[in-house]
Amino acid sequence: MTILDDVRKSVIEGDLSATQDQVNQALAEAIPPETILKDGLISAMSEVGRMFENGDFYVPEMLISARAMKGGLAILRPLLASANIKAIGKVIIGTVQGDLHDIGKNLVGMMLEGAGFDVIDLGVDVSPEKYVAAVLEHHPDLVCCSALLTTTMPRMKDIVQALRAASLREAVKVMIGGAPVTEQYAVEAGADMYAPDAASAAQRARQLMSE
Ligand code: B1M
Repeated sequence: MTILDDVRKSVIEGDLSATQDQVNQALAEAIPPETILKDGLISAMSEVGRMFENGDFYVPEMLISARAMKGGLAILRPLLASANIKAIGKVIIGTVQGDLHDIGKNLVGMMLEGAGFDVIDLGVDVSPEKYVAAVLEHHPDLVCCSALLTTTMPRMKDIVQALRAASLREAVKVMIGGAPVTEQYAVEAGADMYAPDAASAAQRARQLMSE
């Protein structure tokens, strides 16, 4: 078993301190940070996503794996930044205005990070105006909106409309999700994509970047 196998195993098992020790050990073995990221952390989170989809993992296991992945990423991030390693894409994510639920949104953000995206988290209760300002500031490839309440879901349509009004709609893709959200609502709201869970959100975002 190589040290990268160990990293993958620790992330899947959600062992934060082992992940961090093994990432440090991989660096000590002169494995490039981008290889540790791609073949260790990202590969493990893809497997976690598969296990979630197959029903072998539930939300708590996924959160624990994501926490271990984040711990490993924290060690690599400064090294990746100094080596100018490019993320596969940039995402802004938030929970829509009036909505304070952030557990699912955080999970989606972590899976996107695990898939190699640069993720800017706008937090909760994010107005359409804040989304527009963030797009102007950060120039993301993808805008992600989460809603957990049937009463706040319509804010997603408002965000798409605000992007259109600011002539930014063509510059970004929009992905929406959350418990009350459906594929049909995504069409109605004018979003580009709907994802039912965090694993498929990461998978669809990666697919989008390769198109
Ligand atoms: Co609230 N709450 N809550 N709540 N809460 C729900 C959502 C509710 C279904 C409970 C119920 O009545 N059975 C109900 C909504 C009913 C409805 O509108 N249909 C509800 C309500 C009514 C409320 C309040 C109005 C209660 C009150 O005050 N009277 C209030 C509203 C506050 C507000 O937001 N303004 C409220 C408050 C809260 C707490 C603050 C106490 C807490 C939130 C804590 C937090 O998030 N930091 C809370 C919680 C915890 C829940 C439940 C129990 C759990 C939600 C959760 O975190 N699920 C929830 C009931 C339930 O779901 N069983 C409930 C786990 C999480 C991992 O799943 O968020 O669905 P989820 O995310 C999934 C997918 O949806 C998807 O991926 C995630 C992971 O796979 N996904 C995306 C999410 N975002 C995505 C974005 C994507 C793609 C996929 O692309 C961008």
